Amino acid sequence: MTRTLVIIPTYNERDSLPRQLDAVLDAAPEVEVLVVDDGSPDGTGDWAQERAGRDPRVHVLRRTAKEGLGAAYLAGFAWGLDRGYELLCEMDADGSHRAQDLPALLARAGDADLVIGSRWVAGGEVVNWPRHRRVLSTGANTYVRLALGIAVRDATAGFRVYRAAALRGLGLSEVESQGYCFQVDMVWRILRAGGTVVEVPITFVERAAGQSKMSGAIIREALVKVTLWGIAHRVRQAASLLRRRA
Ligand SMILES: Nc1nc2c(ncn2[C@@H]2O[C@H](COP(=O)(O)OP(=O)(O)OP(=O)(O)O)[C@@H](O)[C@H]2O)c(=O)[nH]1
Ligand SMILES: [Mg+2]
Repeated sequence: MTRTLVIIPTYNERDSLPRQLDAVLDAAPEVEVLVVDDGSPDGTGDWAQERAGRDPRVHVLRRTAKEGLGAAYLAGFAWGLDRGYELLCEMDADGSHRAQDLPALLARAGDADLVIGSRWVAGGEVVNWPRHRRVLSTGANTYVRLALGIAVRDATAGFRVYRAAALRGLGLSEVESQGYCFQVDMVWRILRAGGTVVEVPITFVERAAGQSKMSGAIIREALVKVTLWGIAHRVRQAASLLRRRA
């Protein structure tokens, strides 16, 4: 059996995490879960720790300050890689990523270094999103595809399965991106390292409880960084073309 760790970062998800955790362990009984909590004031970390105490499939990594999604995942990856898990998954606590879609993602893990649960491929869906969120997500993904010259339809998606072996070679200690930019950064690193990505359609459901942590700063970070990566990529391409001609 493939040792699989589902990493769930949390910040104030006391209302959502219990249901999500049960759903994940029901849908994929073979996985283990790591909750990475950034000192949630609402007690999410205490709840997770108590749960971990009575369920060997549940682990908790408690961090002291809210440092963003990217830092939480990097800490979770390091934890999982240290312990020899072969597949490392990313999943939100808020119910947007349906546990029932997890087996389909895991089933494709043999085909690629990164499996993305995608909203924007045929069969993918978004439920209960207002028009401005759809426009933002599709617009951002179109921009990413054009700026970086990649074919991935949902590079900002946060429902994923990574092969541990692929993560080991990526220089994770250098990743500084937060928010949605972290997800794009990881796709870009996998592709530039010669890794493979497949997308599996999912149904993404807007959170029913708790608060979104999405902000203008998160959008700006992604826009600026993706633009800079795109420019650096074109400059590298041009330089190598010139070298070949010389
Ligand atoms: N540990 C940790 N988890 C975080 C942090 N920010 C967000 N999360 C968690 O990461 C998951 C996804 O969060 P976001 O990408 O901000 O998504 P969201 O807040 O649901 O916003 P939407 O895009 O509106 O769904 C949720 O489980 C959050 O609790 C953070 O700074 N630290
Ligand atoms: Mg969410």
